Amino acid sequence: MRIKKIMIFSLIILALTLSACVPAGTPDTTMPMGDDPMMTATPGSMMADNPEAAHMMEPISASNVQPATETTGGLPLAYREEDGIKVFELTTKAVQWPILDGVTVTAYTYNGTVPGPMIRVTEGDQVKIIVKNELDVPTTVHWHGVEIPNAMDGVPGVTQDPIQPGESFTYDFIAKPAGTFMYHSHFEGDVQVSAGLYAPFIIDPKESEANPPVVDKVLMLSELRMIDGETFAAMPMGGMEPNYFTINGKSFPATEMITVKKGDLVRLRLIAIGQFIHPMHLHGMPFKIVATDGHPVPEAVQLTKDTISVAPGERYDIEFVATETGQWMLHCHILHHTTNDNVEPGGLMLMINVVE
Ligand SMILES: [Cu+2]
Repeated sequence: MRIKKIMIFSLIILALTLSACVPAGTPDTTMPMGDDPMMTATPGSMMADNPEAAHMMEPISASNVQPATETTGGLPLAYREEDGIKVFELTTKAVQWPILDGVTVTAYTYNGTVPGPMIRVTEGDQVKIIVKNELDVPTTVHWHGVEIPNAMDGVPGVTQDPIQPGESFTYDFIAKPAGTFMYHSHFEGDVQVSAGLYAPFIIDPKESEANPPVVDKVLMLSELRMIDGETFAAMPMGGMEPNYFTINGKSFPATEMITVKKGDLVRLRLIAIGQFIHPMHLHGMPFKIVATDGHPVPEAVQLTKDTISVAPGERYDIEFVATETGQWMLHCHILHHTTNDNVEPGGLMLMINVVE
């Protein structure tokens, strides 16, 4: 037994020694946390020592921040039809976005809301999306999960030049496949996505569904850091833990209450767009996972669960029948994520209100 322990200990020492011997020029992904300047530096010294990190540590700001004129994000975006093409218009702009009574963040938005407006089309539709950049900084749009031509992928320096302030870019592609997708900034995404440049992109199937839900809601999960009235992009690194958590741009109790009738089939499309994982738990009514990352799960292998971890970039469509009346809570089970600046209750929580 003792020999076995010594052998395991020796193996650990050997592994640690080998991991320290990374050749010059190789990105070091094995550095122990204690030696990582990103993990040990104070935010101030990090900015001084590491200009690359500086943009992450600066508050979200813009010279032309406007008060929000809308209060709800993620609503369907109207389009016009030109020669059978659905044409949508998006404008990026900075607004003061209320996430909660008395708490307003500086947000980068599509069309002035967080999330931006929902683009909802049918599989096979040709779409054109004209993006005008009214931010002070360049941006691009990535169509997360949608199967598009490479030139439309929105990766700056790879598939397109960044859209400079004051400029426009038109994305043009066939919407496919059917499912739950999203669009978001791909320029300094660590800042711009946290700041609010994200929105749902839903592609409905061509053939109508055999058993469509009565209620169909998209819930986008994200986080922010707010200190002394300034907004920061939340990041899982020293000093940048989020203290506000949002569903569709709002923190509980400002999150939407979803009212359904007893017996309704309810579909919730969970989308994690922040930088943290969120195990979302529904009280009272177990659900089935009917699609993952937009793709349907065959009925025979659909899991029944009451908690589903949604990692950054993932989507899960869950469905349940509202069997019991009352207010049923849906919330993240990392319980720090159900606080507003460390005060419970708040954050990633909403109520499913089942009525007769
Ligand atoms: Cu969470």
